Parts: sequence; structure tokens; C-alpha cells
Amino acid sequence: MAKKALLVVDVQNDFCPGGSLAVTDGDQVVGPLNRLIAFAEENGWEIYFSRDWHPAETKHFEKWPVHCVQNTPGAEFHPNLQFPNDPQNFRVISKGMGDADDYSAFDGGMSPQAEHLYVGGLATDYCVLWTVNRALELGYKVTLLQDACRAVDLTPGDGERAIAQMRQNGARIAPTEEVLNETEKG
Ligand code: VGL
Ligand code: ZN
Repeated sequence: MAKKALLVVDVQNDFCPGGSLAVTDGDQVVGPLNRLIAFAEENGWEIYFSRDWHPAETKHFEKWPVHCVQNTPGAEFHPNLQFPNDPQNFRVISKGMGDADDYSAFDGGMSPQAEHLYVGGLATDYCVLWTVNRALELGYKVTLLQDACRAVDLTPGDGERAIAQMRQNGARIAPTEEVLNETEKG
């Protein structure tokens, strides 16, 4: 059983430059995440891709511009995101199909068997934050891939505060490079 899992959070067109809820430099997470995805597949980790997957009408859009509506281009994964070669090696987790603000990938039914979860993606101050906090509550060890996430920053500093909160709650904050250089398995 794999002891590590990689979660790529919501790397979708609407959260990237040009999208309806664009995160500044959101597409910059694709490079480091692609390296991690390849590394995770080589090392037999569980790999999850979450996606915001909203119906055309939801109470969620009272708070946010319309984004990531099911089966629209904005909800598609960024075109440069490289999925594992073997489709058996990953799972897509859809969330946000109701009226609740499902910011956590656990709300979409993700349930890794691994004990250590590595997380990157969009956005640091919402889906990444909620997923990491929930994972810590559930008893997972969590490493946040610092250079592989970006924040909405509705209020300047939200992303930094989210990272501080995740650290405070017990997450390790590490650059992708450091994780790729870790040789120990498990
Ligand atoms: C997200 C705002 C609204 C996210 C989703 O994926 O971080 N943020 N819906
Ligand atoms: Zn959303």
C-alpha cells in the first residue's frame, strides 16, 4: 500500500489567467506540479486531481463570479497539466455540485490510504487551505508544496496568512525541489 499521496487541487482554466476567477500566476503551478506528478507515478504514490465542478446555478455563485461550471471550457484542467501515463494511477475528485461551499477535496469523497499527503494547486487561501486543514484534522501528515500553489488574495496577504495557518496546524511547508530530492520512501 502506498504511504504517500499527491493531491493536485483545482488546476482548472477558470482559476488561471484569462479565467473567470483568475488567480494571479495561477498557471505557474503547472510546471512544478508536472514534475511531482511524474515523480509520484514513478514512486507508486496515490495521485488525486480535484476539480471544482459546479452546476450552472448554485448559492456558491452569490459569493463568487460564475466559475468552473460542469462541462464548460472554464472547468477543464489546464491544458499543460500532465496526467499520469496510466489512467489506473490517478483519480479525479469532483466537488461543489451542491449549494454548499465545498472547498475541501474530502467533500468530494477523496479518501487516501496513504498517511502522508502532498498538496499543491489553487487556490492557497480556499481549496488548498480547507483541504489541508481537513487532512490534518483527519490525522494525515501534510506537506504543502509552497511553490506549487497560488492564492486568490481577495484581501492582500490572504495567501500568506493561509500558509501561516497551515503551518500552525501542523503542516510542513516545503518547496517542490526539496520533495523531489527526498530519497526515502514511505
Ligand atoms: C475555489 C473559490 C471558489 C478554490 C473554489 O478552488 O480555491 N475558490 N471556489
Ligand atoms: Zn467554486
